Amino acid sequence: MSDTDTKPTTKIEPKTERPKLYRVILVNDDYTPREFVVEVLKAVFRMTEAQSYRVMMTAHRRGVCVVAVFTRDVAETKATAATDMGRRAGHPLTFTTEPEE
Ligand code: TYC
Repeated sequence: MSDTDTKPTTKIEPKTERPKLYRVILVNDDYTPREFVVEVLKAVFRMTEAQSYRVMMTAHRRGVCVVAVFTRDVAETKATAATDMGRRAGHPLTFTTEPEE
């Protein structure tokens, strides 16, 4: 190859695929005390009293409320931890996860 030849250039695109995200969903029920739901949201999701109260009331009125969005592992770990807090206190409180589109 002479000095004047142009090298074929290969553009390297950096791989920056984002991990899929999952929503944690709070599901309403008729038995868990409101204040208990607020305490679980504060403890597991590090929300303020005001944020927790709003999320709890949204689930209470509409049936479900999105609590937060995380990578799959974190979403599942937090949903299980929050549901277990309810079970240990004898409540049917339930958190689920679902993938974002
Ligand atoms: N509906 C419950 C009550 O009236 C309170 C509640 C709110 C429970 C949200 C679960 O996800 C929930 N005691």
